[in-house]
Amino acid sequence: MRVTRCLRNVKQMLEYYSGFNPSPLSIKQFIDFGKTATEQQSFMFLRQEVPVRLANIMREIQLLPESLLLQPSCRMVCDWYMQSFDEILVFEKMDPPNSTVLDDFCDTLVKIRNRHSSVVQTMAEGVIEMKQSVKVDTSTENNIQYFLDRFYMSRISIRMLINQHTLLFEKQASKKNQEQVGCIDPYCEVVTVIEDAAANARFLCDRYYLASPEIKISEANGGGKSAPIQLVYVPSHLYHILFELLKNAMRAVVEHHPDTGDFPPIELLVANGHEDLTIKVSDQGGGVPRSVSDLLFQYMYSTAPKPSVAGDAPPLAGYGYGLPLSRLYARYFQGDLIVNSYEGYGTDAIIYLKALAKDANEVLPVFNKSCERHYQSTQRAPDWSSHVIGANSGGAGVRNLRTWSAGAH
Ligand code: P4A
Repeated sequence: MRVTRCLRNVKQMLEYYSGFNPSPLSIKQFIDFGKTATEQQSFMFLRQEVPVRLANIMREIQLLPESLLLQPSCRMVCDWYMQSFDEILVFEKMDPPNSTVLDDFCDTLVKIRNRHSSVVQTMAEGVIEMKQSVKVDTSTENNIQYFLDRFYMSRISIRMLINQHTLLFEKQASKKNQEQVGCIDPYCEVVTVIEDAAANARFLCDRYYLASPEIKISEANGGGKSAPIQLVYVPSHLYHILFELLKNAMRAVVEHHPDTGDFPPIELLVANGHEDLTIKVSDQGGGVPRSVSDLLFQYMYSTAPKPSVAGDAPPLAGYGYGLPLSRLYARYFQGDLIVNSYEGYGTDAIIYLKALAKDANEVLPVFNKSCERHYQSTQRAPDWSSHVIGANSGGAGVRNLRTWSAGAH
């Protein structure tokens, strides 16, 4: 009896909080807030904003096709969200918050962050379970692509809020990085992050292939300045994207030049403009045909069961979500990630970031009628002849997209 009442309560609260739109913040607002806000103010904002963001995406989970929703992994993820939503609502009426409440709030945020640490992997397993149990049609596939982009973006944004609050106010928070405001570096040097990501990608590449290509970096500072290019950004997000792109480039280069130790270098260009900061990663790894590059960002094609081969199997844990997730990290603050491939030559991957912190607004999924309609649209008959994307590459795509090294997240 008690349980039913609780569940109905949660359902009502879900409806209530999903009625609010998430409030996107710009990097500049994160910085200003981080410098001036008190722990109480941050508490007041988060105890509303975290449930709003949770509720918006939880309503959307409910619209997923049953074939995915009923998979054990997917149900587990739903339960984590329910639990976390419930836990954060405890703080709804705690006014004004005394120091015990503030400490409990921090602890709860940390607990939520830990509970959700394997959401990406678990959801990927849910997709595998679904593919093994039913035949997935194109419209289901599209819905899942649409959902996962929004779901993972929501997760990135909630973790950003949690990280900011805990880094700024947690008692045992280390004050080592004086310049950083939470996880934002106001003076993030792009080349430093590139070198860091490159060193780790080369380490993995050397370990697996016993060789790795060199990296060449050049900078073009639009203002004519020769100082290292900096921006206000979350270094861990940029690292994540670059590490992924460099692993891809290295893999392509090494596999395309099997019997030489003499690889063409991977060339990076960092260009700084008034509006955009662009990072181009160019490799001569032979590229992929268009039928494959169309699939690089699709979760459904990247999701293959783990290889069961022992011995010389790649040292991998990831499910090949590297590229779609990296694009979300880029898009999160209104940037983008684009891959241009030239089959027979190589690939350019281009990261666009907002050069100005005030332009870098969070991009957040909103649950509303328009989003609901996305899930209801049924498969439409093609109005172009033989309009079947990647028709001849599905099988090869699955094998090609699997990543060969451990994921960074
Ligand atoms: N050629 N070019 C790329 C890949 C191949 C490539 C590739 C075979 C495909 C899948 C993959 C990793 C590499 C590249 C740079 C990129 C993306 C693809 O950014 O050279 O699995 C993740």
